[in-house]
Amino acid sequence: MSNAAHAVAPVSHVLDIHPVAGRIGAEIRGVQLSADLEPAVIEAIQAALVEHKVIFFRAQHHLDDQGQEAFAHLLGEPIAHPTVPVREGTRFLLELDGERRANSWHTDVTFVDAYPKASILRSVVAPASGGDTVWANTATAYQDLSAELQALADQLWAVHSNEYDYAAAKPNVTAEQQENYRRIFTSTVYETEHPLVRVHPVSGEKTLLLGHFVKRLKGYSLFDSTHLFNLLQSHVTRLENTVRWRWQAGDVAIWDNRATQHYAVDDYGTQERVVRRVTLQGDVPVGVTGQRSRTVRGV
Ligand SMILES: O=C(O)CCC(=O)C(=O)O
Ligand SMILES: [Fe+2]
Repeated sequence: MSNAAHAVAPVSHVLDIHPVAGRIGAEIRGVQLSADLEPAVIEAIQAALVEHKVIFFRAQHHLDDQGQEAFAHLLGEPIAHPTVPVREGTRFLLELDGERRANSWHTDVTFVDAYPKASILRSVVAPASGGDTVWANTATAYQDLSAELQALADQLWAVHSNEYDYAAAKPNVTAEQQENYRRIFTSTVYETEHPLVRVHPVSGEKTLLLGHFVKRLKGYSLFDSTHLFNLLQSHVTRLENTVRWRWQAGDVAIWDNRATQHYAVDDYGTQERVVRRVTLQGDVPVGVTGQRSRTVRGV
């Protein structure tokens, strides 16, 4: 086959893709992630990401912080977290260790309007047992809803904020550490109004846009907001819509942050666990009627 013919080969011919769960997640084998990957491979990775929503690459031991950042540039425009300082010596990397456990369902950074389109997470130290991460497919969650609930969700808007519920007890973290982190995380308070149903800009799929940054549903009392939120959010986290990844050091997971939520399972006690993340700039969500999200505080 000539090079030209190879460049237009279908995705399945470029990558060795092995779906993990029935509705979300695929492992891609035989790829060494780096800044030197061919455009055809990058295109195939982008397509696999939209199709499978989270993709996994084992044994990327050659990647260091700079290598992870350099690879990220091929998939989009890396951006730093709006409030949490980057890891020393890097431009974009966010490190999460035992002190910061993301054991709450969320989509990354939805308190701003153009929140990340994707996140690239690398395992640096993995516990011998536990510390898995779970992702949920927010497009199949929408498809599962009855026609009546879809019609209701289509019309709803939610206010997302980084000033969310930090009060949950964290046995592994002192009250002082928790307060320090809260102070950094909310050093600027953001509030953004998003449609509850986001039309995916690439696939056109309708997705439920919820997660723990939701403060309330617009136009509803806190009481009704809570019930409606729980009703719809519980469809996102149904086990049928999820995939669970057992980490090994050197693994890389990339998720489509426009069509997923995730949850880092806090069951590894005092074992060491370190992951580092690069996020890629997203675009402003559009709802089913064409209305766009808007940041109302923090800009
Ligand atoms: O620790 C993890 O596995 C995921 C943490 C998280 O929420 C993130 O990296 O966005
Ligand atoms: Fe996250």
